[in-house]
Formats: sequence, C-alpha cells, structure tokens
Amino acid sequence: MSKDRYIAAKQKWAEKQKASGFKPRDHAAPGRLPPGQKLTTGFPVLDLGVQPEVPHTEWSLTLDGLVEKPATLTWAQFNALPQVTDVSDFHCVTTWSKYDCRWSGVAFTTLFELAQPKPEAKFVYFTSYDGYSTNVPLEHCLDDDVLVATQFDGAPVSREHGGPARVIIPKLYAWKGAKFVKTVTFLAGDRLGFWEVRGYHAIGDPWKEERYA
Ligand SMILES: Nc1nc2c(c(=O)[nH]1)N[C@H]1C(S)=C(S)[C@@H](COP(=O)(O)O)O[C@H]1N2
Ligand SMILES: [Mo]
Repeated sequence: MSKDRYIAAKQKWAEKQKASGFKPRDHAAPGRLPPGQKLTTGFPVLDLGVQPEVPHTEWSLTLDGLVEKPATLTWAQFNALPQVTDVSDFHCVTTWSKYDCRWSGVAFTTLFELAQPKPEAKFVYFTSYDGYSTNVPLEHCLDDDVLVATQFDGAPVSREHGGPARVIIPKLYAWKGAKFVKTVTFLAGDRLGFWEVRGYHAIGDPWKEERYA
C-alpha cells in the first residue's frame, strides 16, 4: 500500500518538475474550496503563543521509529537533499483557506527513501521546537504535494510561519502541518498529537469536514 502511494507520488513529482512553471488554478474550480471554508488573501498566523527561535547551527531534523535507517540531519545535510517547489492551497480548520502557496523544500518521499520505514509503519508523528505535535496516517504523507518546506514564495519561511522548516500537507487541515518541525517518527499505531488529544480529528480531511473527532 505505502509502496504504491510512494511510487505514484515520485512519478507525479517528476511530471511536475518537468512542466515548466506552475499555472495558477481557477479560483472558482469546482471542489477547490472545501465545505465551510472562506477564502482569505492574507496569511494568518496560528501558534501556541511561542515562536521558538532555532538558529541553523542548533537545528536538526530527526527521522526515527520503525525505520531501517534512523537519521538526524543537520541544516546543511537537510538542504543538500534534492529540493522541490510546489504550489498548493492551505486550509485551516478555523475556516480560512489560502490559495496558491508556493513552498520549496524537501519532498516527504525523499525523507521516506532516506529513513526506509519498515512495512509495519502506518502512521507518522511529528514533533516541533515549540512543543507542538501532530499525527498523520503515513499514506497521506506520501502524497506528491507533501513537503518539509524551508521557503515560502522564494524566501526563507519566516519564524512566525514555522521556520526554519515546516511540514506542508495540502490535502489535510493545516494543523497537520507541523511548524518548527524537529522529529518525524514512524509508528505502527496512531499516537494522538497536541490538538488531536484535545478533540480534533485523527485524519482531518477538509473535503469531508473532519474537524473534530
Ligand atoms: N509547531 C506548530 N505547528 C503548527 C501550529 C502550532 O501551533 N505549532 N499550529 C497549526 C495550525 S492550527 C495551523 S492552522 C497552521 C498555521 O500555519 P501559519 O501560522 O503559517 O498560518 O500551523 C499548524 N502547525
Ligand atoms: Mo489551524
């Protein structure tokens, strides 16, 4: 299952990187705005009241859990991985959506290749430098638009928006994308994150309005 999803995502990435330039999508395209959402043009900030300052020299990203090759990447090692750019929409559970966000960084599939999760791995648990955490089924992380972003619109991701690096999972509500990401743990069973233990949905598909558990 994971393998098929992974191969499909890799193929899509190749096609997207080949297509020169990204065409903005029609704002009125049917199904683009999930139910109960309103389009915003600004970029609101949502956090726990802390925006940790993580200097690049102290930053690392750890890949662990049910993997063949656990790793802790320094900022230089992370940035030496293949870089991709993708344009996606952003849907916050508090009902605002932002279209055409241009993120650059490392595709989740690249981290998957590096860590080599074991077949038993079915869930991913992310933790962050501000104490945040969130859980996502591995299948959803293997979509072709999921990345650990270090750039937004061609500039480093600002501290308020989760720099040095943040997770982007466009097809799920934005709380599933850990800002200030620090660890990525592969698990056999689901482990609820910060909002999920407080009643938010374990998956969080905006088109199914999976807001609360
Ligand atoms: N580390 C961390 N990641 C986080 C959050 C947070 O508080 N801490 N908030 C989440 C929520 S609820 C949303 S909607 C988005 C908001 O991202 P933004 O502040 O860039 O708009 O980040 C998500 N990731
Ligand atoms: Mo949110």
